[in-house]
Amino acid sequence: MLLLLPGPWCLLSPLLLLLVGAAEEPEVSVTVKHRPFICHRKSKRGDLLLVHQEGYFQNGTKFYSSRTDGDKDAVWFTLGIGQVIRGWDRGLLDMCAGERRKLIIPPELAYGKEGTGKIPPESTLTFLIELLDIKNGPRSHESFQEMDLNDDWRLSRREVKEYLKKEFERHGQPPNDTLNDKMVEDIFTKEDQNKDGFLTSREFTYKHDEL
Ligand SMILES: *[C@@H]1O[C@H](CO)[C@@H](O)[C@H](O)[C@H]1NC(C)=O
Ligand SMILES: *[C@@H]1O[C@H](CO)[C@@H](O)[C@H](O)[C@H]1NC(C)=O
Ligand SMILES: [Ca+2]
Ligand SMILES: [Ca+2]
Repeated sequence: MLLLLPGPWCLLSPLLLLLVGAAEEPEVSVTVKHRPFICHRKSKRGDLLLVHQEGYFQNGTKFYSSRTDGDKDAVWFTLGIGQVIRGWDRGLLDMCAGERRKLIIPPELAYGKEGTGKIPPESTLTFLIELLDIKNGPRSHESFQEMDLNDDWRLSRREVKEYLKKEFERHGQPPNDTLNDKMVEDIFTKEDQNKDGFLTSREFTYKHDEL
């Protein structure tokens, strides 16, 4: 494969090529099993995804199914922030609601050398994933715009508090001014990096780290 690298690479010494090759990351194999005819939006980093999943070992034994195990419900998670294994964060991008994919994930992007629970060390895992729904994540640009009431591209404490109040209402929780104030302070303590009393979109949305 190294031999197939195009032009400029030939100028590099074989040793350098070797290093480039060694630095190559393991990848997720993604197979789209079903793509719906209509696709309004595709999943991206920071989105909330609702999925059903089945997980298999390399020998074909199923180790988990969200349809039959646990509370049998599909689960919500945020894509691209390390809330799930890296193989999922990478393999579930650009996916439509209603789409089904098969992911084959090397141990480096799953549970690695250690394994976890009933996953033995160094396991390559196969997942069948059905994406049921996509929503804006709490840290999405869409949420930022929704929160930025005066459209000045930054969030004040008041704007964040307004948003929390609305979120409490939306989830049928009793209003609690003290709690909201505390949450606002927590958010600003963590996220207002330059301490100017405002959150910019850059401070607020997920950082674009390499996954
Ligand atoms: C398949 O692999 C898993 C994990 O290594 C192991 O626990 C299970 O017993 C294996 N099943 C069969 C039928 O070999
Ligand atoms: C509001 O939140 C504060 C802080 O979490 C809590 O101590 C208090 O009991 C809450 N008040 C109500 C009315 O729920
Ligand atoms: Ca604003
Ligand atoms: Ca700031």
